[in-house]
Amino acid sequence: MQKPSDTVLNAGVGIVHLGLGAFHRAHQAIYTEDAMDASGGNWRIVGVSMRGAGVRDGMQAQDCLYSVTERADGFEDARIVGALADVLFAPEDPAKVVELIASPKIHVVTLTVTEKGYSHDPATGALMIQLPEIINDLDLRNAPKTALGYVVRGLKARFEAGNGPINMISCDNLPDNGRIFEGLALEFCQHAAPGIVGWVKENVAFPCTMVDRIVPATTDDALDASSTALGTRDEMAIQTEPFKQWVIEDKFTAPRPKWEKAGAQIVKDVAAYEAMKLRLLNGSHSTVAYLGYLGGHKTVSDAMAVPEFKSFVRQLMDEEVTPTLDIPEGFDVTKYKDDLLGRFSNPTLAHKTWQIAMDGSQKLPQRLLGTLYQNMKAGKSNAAAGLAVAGWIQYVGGVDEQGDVIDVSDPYADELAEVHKQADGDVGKIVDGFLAIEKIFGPMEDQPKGLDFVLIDALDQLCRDGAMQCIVNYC
Ligand code: CS2
Repeated sequence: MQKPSDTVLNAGVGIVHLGLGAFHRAHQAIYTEDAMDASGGNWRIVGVSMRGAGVRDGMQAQDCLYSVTERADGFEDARIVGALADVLFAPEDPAKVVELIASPKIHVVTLTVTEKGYSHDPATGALMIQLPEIINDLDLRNAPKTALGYVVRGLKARFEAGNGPINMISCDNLPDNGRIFEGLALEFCQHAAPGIVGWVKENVAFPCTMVDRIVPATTDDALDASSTALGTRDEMAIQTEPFKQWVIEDKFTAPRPKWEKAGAQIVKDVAAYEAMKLRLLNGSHSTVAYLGYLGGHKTVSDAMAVPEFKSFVRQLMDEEVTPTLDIPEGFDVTKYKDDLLGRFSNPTLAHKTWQIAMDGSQKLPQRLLGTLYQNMKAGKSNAAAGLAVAGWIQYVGGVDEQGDVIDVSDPYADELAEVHKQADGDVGKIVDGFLAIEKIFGPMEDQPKGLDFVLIDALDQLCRDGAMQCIVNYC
């Protein structure tokens, strides 16, 4: 089993990571550890938990070491990761996080704060200045609550200390994540610290990235399995698939680890990779999450074990998503899709449909609505994406096909439930109510003609036949 080398354990710190979930620990932390092994450098990471003290407590109790086990049918490979040097819980000592971002030894800040962590309007990317936590954070005398609040305070302190340029790297599943993050940071600065706008533009790089690895939330069963295999209890164990990919825009203003030595791709333009991943992988994932959950499937691999479900997802990819994409040159998209279906079918991961269904309001635009709008505007096939979006509308209504309550986790959950309540079962009213939510569906005038009919038709079918029958009918 691979264990952290002395090169890694003796290295100094060079990166701050905001949003220390399982994904970072199974993805960027591993690339960074492998890059240090390949070419040295002081690139250990200080991880910052934004929302709970659990990860900090768990990690500190085991010297920030943890195992990552890659699992697939008939395959298992574990390693211990030592890339994290320390873990902080931000609300406990916000000043320490700000101080670190400003520190001359830190050259890179990475973020996995989820889509909603950017406090932006999902349809337009603009800063939501009316959010209470943003109102709080824009007054720099207050302790920050949002990622942007920490970042801008850190940048201001860095500017004031004269500590030079820094790379700010968003690793969340947003289209043009670097551009969106940069726009939001600058907009925030304009309101709260206009004096540093020029410095940020000159000195802070916001490269775009495409990140990929399926890392389900750890369950007790997974912890037990990893601990048995390791021969020691690991409360922070992570299980993931063997696959991983990281494509990073070659746009830096400060030193960085040689991630390319660990298999990352440093490219001129990430946009084509991002769109492909968001629409093919994440778009299909959300489709499986909503229609699968409604159809009674608790995990992605359970849903994929139904031949018609798998074939439905393949048709969505082939007939609706692929024609909207610019495929990167020399890239084998057919193999990519074959591999995706294989990855989704991995029975060892138990990736819950409920987990992927979370925060749909923040995910839908880049995952499914782009595909649906583009095809509708071009008069092309759109029924599969339409059914997926209708599946989300049904799901956030909060009642499944058996009449049981769904635990809907979404920042707009109340607003979405209210639309259902007001419509009182009238499918036309439900769809009209949803299409009026501009922060998800965009302004009415930009929506494709006939969108209401497509969604009403799909939602009607879902209510009448149920998700699984709709899928069978489709195939
Ligand atoms: C998933 C992603 O939870 C979700 O929304 O679609 O976390 C997905 O597993 C990753 O993006 C894969 O790279």
